[in-house]
Amino acid sequence: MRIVGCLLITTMLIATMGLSLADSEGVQVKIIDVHCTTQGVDERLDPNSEWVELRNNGTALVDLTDWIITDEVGYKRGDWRGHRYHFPEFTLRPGASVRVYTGVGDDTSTELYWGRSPGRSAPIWNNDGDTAYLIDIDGEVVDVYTYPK
Ligand SMILES: [Ca+2]
Repeated sequence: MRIVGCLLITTMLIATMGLSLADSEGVQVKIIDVHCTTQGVDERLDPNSEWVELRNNGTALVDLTDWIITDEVGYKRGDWRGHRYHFPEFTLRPGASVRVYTGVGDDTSTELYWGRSPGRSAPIWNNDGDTAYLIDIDGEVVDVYTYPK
């Protein structure tokens, strides 16, 4: 009986380890929304009227430090005109979401700021359609979000 008990516990341990491995490999952070414009607001003058929102749908804390958010042009051309946002030291709790605003502001646990000053080239998210890419620290695209053209 002791051996059977041991085997059972070992099997349970392996099952548990397998589950946690699967979790860490799966993509749990998703782009859930891109707010490309606000009616009546000129995002060239108020870049914070644009934002992209991410959510951690997993059960583990995800370290987003040095991950990247970019748009279609930033994805194709690299860091073209600052179209790649690099996360500061930041972790996202399970079930939590964070908005990355295009403009300037003070980062919090729920709001991050790309840091683009008002001006003609401030906006990132095209009002007539665009694609957001979330890229991890290894350069792998972990999520893509397209809104209508
Ligand atoms: Ca826009």
